[in-house]
Amino acid sequence: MRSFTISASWIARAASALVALAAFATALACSGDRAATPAPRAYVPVSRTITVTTVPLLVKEQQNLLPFLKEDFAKGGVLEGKEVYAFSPSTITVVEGDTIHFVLINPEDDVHSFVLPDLAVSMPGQTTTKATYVAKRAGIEPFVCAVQAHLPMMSGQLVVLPASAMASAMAAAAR
Ligand SMILES: [Cu+2]
Repeated sequence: MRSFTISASWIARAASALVALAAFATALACSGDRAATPAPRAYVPVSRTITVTTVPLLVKEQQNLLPFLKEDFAKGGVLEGKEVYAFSPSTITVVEGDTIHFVLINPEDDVHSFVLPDLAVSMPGQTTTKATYVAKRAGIEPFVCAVQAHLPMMSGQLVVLPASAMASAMAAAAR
């Protein structure tokens, strides 16, 4: 039968290994706590250049190309007194506090306008018009062309995300 003795130096090595293991476990626990509570950072508003173009979809000039439009635009037709244009894009998303530099392009010869609750810009035919708008409040703002023949079809919406929601989303993404 073999016998062995535990030397004092072996005990000392085992004890120091245990101390190191405990320190490692503590470090892991602490780093876990830090990841769970990142320092919140406020959203910093930015300037965004957004180009919006008016696009003819179903207009009187197309009647020879699309014969059904003759009936649509005639008296009693579904588009009597109207023409269908769109803003491209028709949904614009920014964040509360952002400054928008709109570049408004009207490529054809009919006059349009770009109207938000506190901004109204005329868009003459075949011109580019610039306008600046600060998205002060979070929410969903409708925008339209104010030419009666283009309503209610020629419209869109400006989605203004809350700055606080954006800050929370950025903090979550950084985790
Ligand atoms: Cu219009």
